[in-house]
Amino acid sequence: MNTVMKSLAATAMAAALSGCGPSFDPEKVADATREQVTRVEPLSWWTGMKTPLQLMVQGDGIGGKEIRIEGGKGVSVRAAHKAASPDYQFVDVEITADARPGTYYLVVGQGADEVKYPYVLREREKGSADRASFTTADLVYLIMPDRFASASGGDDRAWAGGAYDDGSAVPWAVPETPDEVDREDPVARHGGDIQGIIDHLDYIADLGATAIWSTPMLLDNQPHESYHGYACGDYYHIDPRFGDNALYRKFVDEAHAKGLKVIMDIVTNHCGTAHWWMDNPPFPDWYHVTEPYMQMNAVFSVYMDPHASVKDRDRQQSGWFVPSMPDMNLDNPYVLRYFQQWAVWWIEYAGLDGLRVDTYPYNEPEPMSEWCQAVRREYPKMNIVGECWDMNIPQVAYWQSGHPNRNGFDSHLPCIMDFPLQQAILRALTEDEVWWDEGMTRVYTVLAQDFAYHDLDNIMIFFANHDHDRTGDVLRHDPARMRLAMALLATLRGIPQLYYGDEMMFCERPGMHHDGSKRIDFPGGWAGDAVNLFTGEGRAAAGYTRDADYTAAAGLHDYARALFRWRKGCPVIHHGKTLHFLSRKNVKDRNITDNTYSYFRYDDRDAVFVYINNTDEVRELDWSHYDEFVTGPVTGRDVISGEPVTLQDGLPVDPRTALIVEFKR
Ligand SMILES: [Ca+2]
Ligand SMILES: [Ca+2]
Repeated sequence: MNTVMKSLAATAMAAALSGCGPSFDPEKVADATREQVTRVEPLSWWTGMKTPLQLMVQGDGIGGKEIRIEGGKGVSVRAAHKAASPDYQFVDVEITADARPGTYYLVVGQGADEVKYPYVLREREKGSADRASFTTADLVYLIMPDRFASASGGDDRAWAGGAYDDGSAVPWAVPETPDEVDREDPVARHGGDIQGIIDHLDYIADLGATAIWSTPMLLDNQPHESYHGYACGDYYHIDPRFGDNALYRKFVDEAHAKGLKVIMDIVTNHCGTAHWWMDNPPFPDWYHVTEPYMQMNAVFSVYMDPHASVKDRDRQQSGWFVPSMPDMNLDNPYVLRYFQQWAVWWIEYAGLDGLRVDTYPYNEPEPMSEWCQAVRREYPKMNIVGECWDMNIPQVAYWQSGHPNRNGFDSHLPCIMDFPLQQAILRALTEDEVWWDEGMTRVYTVLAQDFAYHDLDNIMIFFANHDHDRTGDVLRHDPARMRLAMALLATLRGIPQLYYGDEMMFCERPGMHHDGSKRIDFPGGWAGDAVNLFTGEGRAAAGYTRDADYTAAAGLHDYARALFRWRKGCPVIHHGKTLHFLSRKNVKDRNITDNTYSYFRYDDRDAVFVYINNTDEVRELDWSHYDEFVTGPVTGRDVISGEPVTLQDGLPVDPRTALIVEFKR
């Protein structure tokens, strides 16, 4: 372990422990102790938890030493396990009901070699286990922190943190991390940080969002393309270029104060080749060692396919995602335990409201099911959404907990992402000449297969995330088509998720073509940016802009804002049923496909009527077509304009426009 990593551990320990409960000053840990105990994870724990605590203790030759715990009644070593490497020990800690919060000591070794490593148990916050999570009432706003806003002006070496709570400077304020800032390079770091997010929480809340999903912020120490954070280098420390653990916790607190939940992005399938444990893992099968290199096959059917070969399944769950991301072996019980209590630690430490699990079907399914159960044993209401990126609806449905799978498998994953709907929306909105099953009928067809899902309230819907082409580019830089996408997102069943900047039709940065150039810097997030699209004045001045650096349609923002703010206060959209109608039109003696789509969201008292006109002509409403649901003209309220509108035969709906009207039944 190099000196930077050592001080990193000590600093984060300080960050983790300062601010509430017993305090711990890492400077007071004797050098002799740090020589022998280089790492203890989890960094701290709490009284009153259900999750059994198993400490990973690391140090040169520590596997051969005796470890006990001093400091008070009720906290002791129940069992200690040697690893394959002599430099680890896994210590099961008994914490009885009468154990008090406070500082305890891991006493390592004996006689003259004995050292004491402080370990803090905090008192658990009241109601912690019972915390609510994200639901259909939320709008989840997805951001990439490196590309959202930079409080340090893009200088990773002058980030806003760098001090303990008592004001003393941290020793590693200049991180020894190799990937540096170059905003002209689409895959370099661009310098966004946690303070930048905190500074713009008002913008996110004002848009009508009620939750933030940020791509990972843990240390990603890869030499190249580390900005996305998906190649973790240390599961217990926020990347110093984003801030530190204490600042992350502050971000969650400030988000809560503004009515925003926080969903953490969890990556159990893989770490990065620059992870600290790669040189000396506790066990040889800590991650999947595949010689020669074995790439995963990205075929998820291997888990439910009655004809699947063991070879194909093994390649899917054990192959590496990419050569820079070693594939974790969740079949090793110590790895599984590590990730279970790690997730619990972050929820409890930072006050999280939900989890999103990356590359879900690349994990071994059975251990991952145990992982979900472990998290929800501690937090029964905790929602977890898994990235099961598949266009086959029966396969997506397979991954949702409660689905009656023939092989008896239950993922215990509550929420899945609706990739089939995502694809259908974008294809529908780009098709102008449509055949029977094309255009808006694609969306109808996806919804028609809702019979396959166990729980329609736990489906995350979206039209883009950070892995997709920018929707503005897909929809031909047409704000009208973007508005239709927004209208669908705000009114279809499920939990909507919006990708940052889509509310202004951000597009791929011109002249570049790479994942990184789609993840553009939010204009105004960096000091010195020519425009600031976070502010109303900045947006008004920008109007519709195709600049060298970005494309934005400011007017779209106000539409999205009106829509999502209305949705927030409209319970029937959160819990209502759906009744939808095919897009067909009689022309002379033929019944042909029309590129429209209409549906009601309703309960016993309230209804919302949605009519998507995805054509370039005015459409007149055939209100009597819906007489199985409602007869005669109905006066309701247009949710965008706020004006009264009477739904009746002949009501014109403009080209490429969504009519959304709420009314009482
Ligand atoms: Ca895997
Ligand atoms: Ca395995």
